[in-house]
Amino acid sequence: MSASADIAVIGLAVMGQNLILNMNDHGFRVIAYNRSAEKTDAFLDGPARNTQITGAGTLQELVAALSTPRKIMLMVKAGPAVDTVIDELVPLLDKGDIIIDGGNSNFEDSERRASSLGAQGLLFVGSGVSGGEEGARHGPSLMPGGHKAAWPHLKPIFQSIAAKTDAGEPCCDWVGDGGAGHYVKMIHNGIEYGDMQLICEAYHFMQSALGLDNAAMQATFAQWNQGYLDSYLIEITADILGFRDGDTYVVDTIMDKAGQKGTGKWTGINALELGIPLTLIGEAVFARALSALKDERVAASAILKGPSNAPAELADAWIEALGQALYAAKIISYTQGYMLMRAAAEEYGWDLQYGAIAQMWRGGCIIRSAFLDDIKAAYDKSPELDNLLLDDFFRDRIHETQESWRRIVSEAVSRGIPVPALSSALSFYDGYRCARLPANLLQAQRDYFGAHTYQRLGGDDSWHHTDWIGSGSTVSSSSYDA
Ligand code: NBP
Repeated sequence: MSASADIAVIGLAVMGQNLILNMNDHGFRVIAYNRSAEKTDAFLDGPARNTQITGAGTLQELVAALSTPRKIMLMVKAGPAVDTVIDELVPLLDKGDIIIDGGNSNFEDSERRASSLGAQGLLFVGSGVSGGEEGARHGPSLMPGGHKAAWPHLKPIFQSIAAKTDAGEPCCDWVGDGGAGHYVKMIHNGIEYGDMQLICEAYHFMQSALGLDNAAMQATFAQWNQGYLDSYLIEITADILGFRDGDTYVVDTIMDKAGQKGTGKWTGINALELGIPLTLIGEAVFARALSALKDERVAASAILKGPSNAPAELADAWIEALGQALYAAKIISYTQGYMLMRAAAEEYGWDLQYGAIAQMWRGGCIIRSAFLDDIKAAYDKSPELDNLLLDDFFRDRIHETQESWRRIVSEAVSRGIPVPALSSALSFYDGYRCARLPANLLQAQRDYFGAHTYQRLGGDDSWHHTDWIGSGSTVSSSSYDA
């Protein structure tokens, strides 16, 4: 076999197969490999028949078939399998060869892999891939990061196969060093959790407060998708609500227990570690956890009472307010996600391009929406923007929608409808715009019981301790942690 293949893909499950077919469509010569050889054969005899895709039975064969520097993309299950494959590949490669991990890996694993492969003269790229099977086949959002020297070699392939914005721009650009690509993919997934939870809360409100049936809700989501809420998730929600098996709406037959694979949880953990109030995504993860307690909820529903007088259903006129509440909370979700990315860039030393990230998410991925154009515009206008809420456009939108948002949250609270994402977003907004929070009392409490000290308003940055109980002690805690 001559060394003429442009790129190899290892892992022929749904994502690997579809990415290979996409690369082939764009004229790249791809060599495919899978641990279980029968899957390689089935792929070559099936979807890859009559293409220029070739297969390798061993990693040695695969390496020998690649032009240099070799580009090898792993699409295997995230976790230890990635290390196993890397360990098998390393002895076969030469300095300057490129290993790309396109799985949903934790960014800390990608940091570690970039560093250990870099020490061996190999280039590592951890790339977020979003869009599922359909995206992989026809244009995913790609978020590559790692050793930048690899980018000129990958760019033609990645930007060809990626989704394109309406303006024809690829939804793929270099993100940053080390684990930055997988970090941005993690934030994408966290935002996806938030967007989905907000839509589910709107669905719940429509059912419980407005008394809408599936057909009316389908029509509402379809109409929302024509306006400022235009997005993939709103679009599929309309499709789902209208989907029937005979006379039965399938959505009504599905158990109300949400699953999760962990990327939302990782986002929340990282926000806690970096001290960023990522409340909406956090609530979205917890809402899934609460939903999973199905048996407990069913038992509790027979015991625990809500508001006593069930109010009458609201009129359809509330739908517009609900759409505005959804939009306002979505602004908060992205604001918080961008706050976290900014903190991460500082913590991990990445030069993240926030407008380019919005463009990468504009097409191909699950959170794609018209809204991302406005985020890109905000960061193009002001790359150093501290907070999305301070951009003129988003400030004005929040000002226009907040009254509806408050009405919906109050109404949901008074009716006993859970809206954790809508309401925590509103509390964040009110907290963020509050020049004086009650944390003065909190600091006093900490100093009272633990001598943790506090700073004074209008003073310098020095720390003070008060002898609250007259013990005469002036000793303060040495383990202060702000
Ligand atoms: P899976 O995540 O189901 O992984 C299956 C592949 O991993 C098979 O090719 C399997 O080989 C291979 N593999 C395993 Br498992 N352990 C291995 C090992 N020790 N050595 C070599 N190969 C091993 O596939 P997927 O759903 O296509 O996803 C691939 C990656 O893309 C994952 O990280 C996933 O999180 C990510 N992702 C998935 C989606 C999606 O919508 N599915 C979207 C975005 C990203 P075998 O055939 O021999 O068992």
